[in-house]
Amino acid sequence: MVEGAGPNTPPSKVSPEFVRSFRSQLTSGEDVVDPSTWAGSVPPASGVAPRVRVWANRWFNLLWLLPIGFVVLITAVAGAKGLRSTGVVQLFIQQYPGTSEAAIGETAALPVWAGAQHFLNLFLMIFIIRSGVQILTDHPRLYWTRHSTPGRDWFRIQKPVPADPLWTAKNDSISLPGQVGLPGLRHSIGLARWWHLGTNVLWLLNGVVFYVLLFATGQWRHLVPTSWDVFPNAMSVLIQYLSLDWPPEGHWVAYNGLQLLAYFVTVFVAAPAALITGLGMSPALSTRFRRISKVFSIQTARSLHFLVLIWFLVFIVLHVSMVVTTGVLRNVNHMYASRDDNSWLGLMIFGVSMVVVTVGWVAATPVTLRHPRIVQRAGFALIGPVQRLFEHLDAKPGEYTEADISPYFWHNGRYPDSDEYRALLDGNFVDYRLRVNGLVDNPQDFDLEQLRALPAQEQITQHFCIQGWSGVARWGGVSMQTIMDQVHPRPEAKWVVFYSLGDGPDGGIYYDTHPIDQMGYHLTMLAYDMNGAPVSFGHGAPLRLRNETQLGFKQVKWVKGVEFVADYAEVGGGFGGYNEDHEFFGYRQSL
Ligand SMILES: Nc1nc2c(c(=O)[nH]1)N[C@H]1C(S)=C(S)[C@@H](COP(=O)(O)O)O[C@H]1N2
Ligand SMILES: [Mo]
Repeated sequence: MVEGAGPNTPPSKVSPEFVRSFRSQLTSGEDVVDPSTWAGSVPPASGVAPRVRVWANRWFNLLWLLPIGFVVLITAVAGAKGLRSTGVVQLFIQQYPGTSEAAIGETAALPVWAGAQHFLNLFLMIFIIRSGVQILTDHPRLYWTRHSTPGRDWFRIQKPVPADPLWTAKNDSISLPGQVGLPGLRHSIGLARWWHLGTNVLWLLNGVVFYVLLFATGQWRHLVPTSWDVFPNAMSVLIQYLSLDWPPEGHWVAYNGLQLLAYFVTVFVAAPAALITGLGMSPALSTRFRRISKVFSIQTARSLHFLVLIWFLVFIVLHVSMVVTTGVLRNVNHMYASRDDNSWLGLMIFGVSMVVVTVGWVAATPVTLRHPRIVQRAGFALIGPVQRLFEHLDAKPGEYTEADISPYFWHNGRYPDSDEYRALLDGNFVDYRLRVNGLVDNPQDFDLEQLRALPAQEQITQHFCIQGWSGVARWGGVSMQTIMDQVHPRPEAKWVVFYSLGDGPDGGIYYDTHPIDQMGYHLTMLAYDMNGAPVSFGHGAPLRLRNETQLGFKQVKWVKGVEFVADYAEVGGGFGGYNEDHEFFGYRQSL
């Protein structure tokens, strides 16, 4: 044991300036993205064709669905033609021609607001989908349980996880072409999330206005089936389509049964499901409402969120094909020109709107790489208020048990490689000191024995990495409240900075800041134990932060100093943390 240190020695007093000196070890990030040095110069990495696990460890390549789907379609067409030659089916189609009796007599032309909202919806969805796929590629695997155990994924677009015990989630991420993903670069989730969450806010607002107008004007009758005959009618339409013998254009005055069901599900089931499954991935909400999230875990939410995307993609493809093949002029007139005829006006308006869409599509990635700080600020302006709201959810320990602990807990980030750290590790951390100061009345240094002598806190909680993986672990350590009771933060202290012994991927030490209110939360602690053993090298030895209302990147590992400050803007690049400075993340990440 080191001289002077020990459970009975009072923590030593240090100069309040000491931790401040760590600031000189920080680097500020760039304001433009250079793809060649991005995220610590990770080279582009391609994934594999989508695969679904069919048995314990058999994987089915989804590209096979192309030939299989083709064969199924041919068979279905033959089957439908066969059916239509039977008397029973002919009678059935006569009785249920496709459109409900109740809908006859409605005008097909839609009001101007519906056209405008349809355009906005389409425009926003381009960014939502591209950034959503980008987010998926940051952890290119899906699971049904809250654990993210390699080999237990049900879907992947990446090779199996290599055996390397220190393989990180960042190593596992893949790139996308810049015009497919938004912004395409490997591990660009910070920017992708601003696009995704920011445009989502606008998309949801558009949706709320749409719902209100729909019910205020009676237009809902276009989208909500009002009679059970929608089902036989949908069946009838399906047989008619598949038999390639469609009624003449304009025969179905109102939406046919199949169309009605598809629109209804898209507007009233898929859209709300996108929101609910999205919120199901929030660390703050899941930790606060553990009873719900025990069943509806982050991974279930993420998998369902992905299936909602698949629904939207299939819907878009079929919807556009049908619009084009069933009298395109008249169809686009209904939607965009509020008229029910075969003039060219609707198509012209649609054409102009497609120019806007194309410009938006092509510009999104280059603009994002050129002006990432604008994307970061605009995104935060849109979603920040919601993130702030969720930050007030202070959960108590308790809901998870030993049985919930994950068999595999991913590693992430850049491992410390300095001589300073190596020496501490080799010496079993006897020389380690946690330095706590800044705007406090009683700045202190603690060695590990002193920390272990303080009242201990234990909690079994779930970790949510921004990339999408999760894991449950039992953490043992000291609550930040206990530390604050020792050092007495001053009233001016509003933010708390955690400095790491390790560097971030672009050089300069890793750090992150947290609002001081969250330091007093039940589940905020500095952990020296994980699952009953001292925190390992990879997971942050000897000490790492836990703040369970926030995402994983805020949980600084290998903590060497804690500084209480008035404003995080004075630290590092001024955005509130290493990833915030270098990778354009947000400093509030309860979502
Ligand atoms: N010092 C430091 N702390 C860090 C990181 C890092 O790169 N450096 N990565 C963060 C990220 S992105 C995550 S998800 C968690 C991962 O913790 P784990 O490796 O124990 O799972 O640590 C966080 N803390
Ligand atoms: Mo992370």
